[in-house]
Amino acid sequence: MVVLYYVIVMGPAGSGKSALTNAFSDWIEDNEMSAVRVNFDPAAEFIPYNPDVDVRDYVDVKEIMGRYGLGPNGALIAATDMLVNHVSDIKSEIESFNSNYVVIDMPGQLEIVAFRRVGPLLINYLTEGRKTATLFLVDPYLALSPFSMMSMLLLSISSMLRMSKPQVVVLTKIDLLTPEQEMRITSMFDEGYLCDELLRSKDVIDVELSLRLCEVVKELLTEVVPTSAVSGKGLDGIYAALQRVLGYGEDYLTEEPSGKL
Ligand SMILES: Nc1nc2c(ncn2[C@@H]2O[C@H](COP(=O)(O)OP(=O)(O)O)[C@@H](O)[C@H]2O)c(=O)[nH]1
Ligand SMILES: [Mg+2]
Repeated sequence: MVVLYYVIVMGPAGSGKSALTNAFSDWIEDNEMSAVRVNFDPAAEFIPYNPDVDVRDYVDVKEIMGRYGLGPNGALIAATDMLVNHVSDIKSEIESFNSNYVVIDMPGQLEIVAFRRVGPLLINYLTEGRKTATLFLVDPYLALSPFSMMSMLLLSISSMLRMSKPQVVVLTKIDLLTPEQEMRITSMFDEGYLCDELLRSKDVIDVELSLRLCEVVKELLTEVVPTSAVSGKGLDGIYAALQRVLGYGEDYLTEEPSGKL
């Protein structure tokens, strides 16, 4: 039997979710496995790939705006709520592909998809009984200083708590960084460096609080995977990190359940 793995791609608007959904799905297919690309954003206007499953086939945000006199945000909330009525059909459509991986491209509005009750509810229903992890995407320009990196990591922890799934933090668009910038960001994850930088900064408001937050972040997030959807760099790193958090073995060549390898 083909075993399904669900990969939920989350992160703020513009962090590179759609590009990575496509690039990572391509990578999976290049490695002799199969992937289903799911657009889960009812309000997506442009998607840089052909979704295999698209929630826009089930709810129409423009129509909802007109019918209920709602603005774009209200309509997105209503559309997401309405997906509850279709989630069983969406699940059947996804599972009909019998694919090894399902990659779900989430909307960028975390307050709608993660922090309201319906987002985790939908994802839990879809992924019930399947191994599932989330990718939390961080735009490198929001991670260049220790304070902005810390805010992103806290946001990722907060979304991990809401989704209650193992999570991998992914740094996107590294092709746009100089080698020094990339080094600076990835080294923030080396033992204690992010915390040292935070405390050294003259802007630190509350040393005690910063120290305690650092402890939490250090314990929960031990790595960030640098990637580029453009060059393809680091996509194998996402795969390896998923293997670690989902606990399905050291080596996909021997452990991959597709039966193809
Ligand atoms: N250079 C570069 N640009 C990227 C990469 N990933 C995404 N982008 C660009 O960043 C913008 C936002 O990407 P998108 O995938 O739509 O983000 P989303 O809103 O999170 O789905 C688009 O203009 C993409 O072309 C990448 O790896 N490298
Ligand atoms: Mg997108």
